[in-house]
Amino acid sequence: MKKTWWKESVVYQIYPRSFNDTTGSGMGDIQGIIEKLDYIKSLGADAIWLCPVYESPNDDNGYDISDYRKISEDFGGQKAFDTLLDKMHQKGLKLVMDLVANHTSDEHYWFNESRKSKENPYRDYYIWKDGKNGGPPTNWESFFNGSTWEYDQLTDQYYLHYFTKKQPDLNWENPKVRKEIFEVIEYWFEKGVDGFRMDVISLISKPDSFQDTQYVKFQDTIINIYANGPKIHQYLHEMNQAVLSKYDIMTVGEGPGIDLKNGPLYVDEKRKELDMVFHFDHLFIDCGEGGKYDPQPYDLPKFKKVFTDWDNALKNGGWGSIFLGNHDFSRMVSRFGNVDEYHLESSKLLATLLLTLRGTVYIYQGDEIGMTNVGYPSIADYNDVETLNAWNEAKKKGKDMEEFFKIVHSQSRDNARTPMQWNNSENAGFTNGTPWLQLNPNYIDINVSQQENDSNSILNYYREMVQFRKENDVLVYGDYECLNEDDNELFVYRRWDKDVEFLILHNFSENDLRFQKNMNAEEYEFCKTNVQEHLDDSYLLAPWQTKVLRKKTK
Ligand code: TEU
Repeated sequence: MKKTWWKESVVYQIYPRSFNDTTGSGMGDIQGIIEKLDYIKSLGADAIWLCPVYESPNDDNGYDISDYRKISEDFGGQKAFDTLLDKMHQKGLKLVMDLVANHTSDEHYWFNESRKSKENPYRDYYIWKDGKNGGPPTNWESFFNGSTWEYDQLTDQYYLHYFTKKQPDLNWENPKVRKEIFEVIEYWFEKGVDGFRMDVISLISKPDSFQDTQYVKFQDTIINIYANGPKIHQYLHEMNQAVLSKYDIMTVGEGPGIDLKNGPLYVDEKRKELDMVFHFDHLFIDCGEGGKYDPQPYDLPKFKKVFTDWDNALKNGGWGSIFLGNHDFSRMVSRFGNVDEYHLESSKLLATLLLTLRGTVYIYQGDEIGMTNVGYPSIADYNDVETLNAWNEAKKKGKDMEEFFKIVHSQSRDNARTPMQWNNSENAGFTNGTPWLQLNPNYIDINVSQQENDSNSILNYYREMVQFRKENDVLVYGDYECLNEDDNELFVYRRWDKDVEFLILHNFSENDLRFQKNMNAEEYEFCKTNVQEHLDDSYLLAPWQTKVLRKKTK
């Protein structure tokens, strides 16, 4: 397996508006990131993935870009960005930007032109269709509820938008659009940017014909109609040849509808498309028929299977992304850990999981201190467009809104977007102004400053485990095998190469449990744990205990 810097990297994801505000605007800014670079470096991170900081009307917090070459003044503008990039490179940190190329803002110049007339040279930059029987061209539903089609009176046609109506989809079929986007990518690489996370890249190739969906489950419509369109691989290969292959950069394509069947095609080195993808098999694990806002119970075997299947799928030519949350999902410890009784232990267990699997590791801001879901008292406290649209839709459908509010508490994207908790002073040291989104009141107890001073903290554990991964590249590149697929409470796996083998055991339960497998415990030496219990008995685990054991193979 070819070794590269990005395979070995630990990437720290920043959601800039919630990270650190230096102006009192209530919104994080680039200067705020600059001030925290030493902190990020202290985690052992090698790179930062920065969510969009371009000019945007912020209908979807920057995922609606109105100028791809302009850094928003709200974040400090181009000058601040140049300083950030310089300082990061001085400190040996790489910068991965977000590329949102499936759609633009409706306030982008291209769309303003496109709307004007059917003859406008930019008309075909977007997807315009005639209506059908007095309604939209198809019955498609957008990701954020409502039709994917918006009627525009000016030319009596509809335009396509998979997300909000302020996010019109680009027409990748048009070679001019592809060229424009490739030039944008090149522009940032020439500035020295080290890579791109590509937003919903799985959606850029639209179906050959626009037909009504017959699927009942939204997920089925995504997989069969919206995602992995007929030309997706052609476009990505073209992008690779036109620009990506000319730079020493990393790419990670994000997207709904990426699954075990099609995922490997995006990242197979021989095909020359992307380096990695983010799939959501583990993060959509609890989605019922109605999608994210219809959560259903799931079990540990299913969770383990996602990691095992993906490792298998990518081991012969490809590379994985290891992550347990981002700005679109609730907090990882609230979902997969136990915040009530074992916040410390389960946060550390999940950190160990992240840092001992094969793939590039992504840590979402705040997870390194165990930030949790927020649960605001009123729907009026929520900001996220997905949450609010889902709420309005539920109301329209006559759902029990008290019950639905509980779902909002567990599923809202705002859970991951509450401001970073730096210390226990007012607004957690995030801002001197009024925060754009209310803080999680638990910042009094869960914050960076408190954890800096506690050798037993989640934060210091992350540092230790990142270091440990770096000292043992078998944890990056070594083979993986799950040893207990069916067990409902333990997740046990091996990682090995020709020199060394690790056995990693996680107890996802509130009980003392022993791993029952006929293995010779004496051969393994103890390396790491999150709880100082049962150290004399390798296979016995306390509640939410994690253990890393090592065996010399030569
Ligand atoms: O998210 C893509 C995506 O698949 C989301 O619709 C996801 O399913 C949802 O957020 C889960 O709740 C990306 C960005 O990460 C997201 O922030 C943007 O809103 C979206 O694209 C549109 O650009």
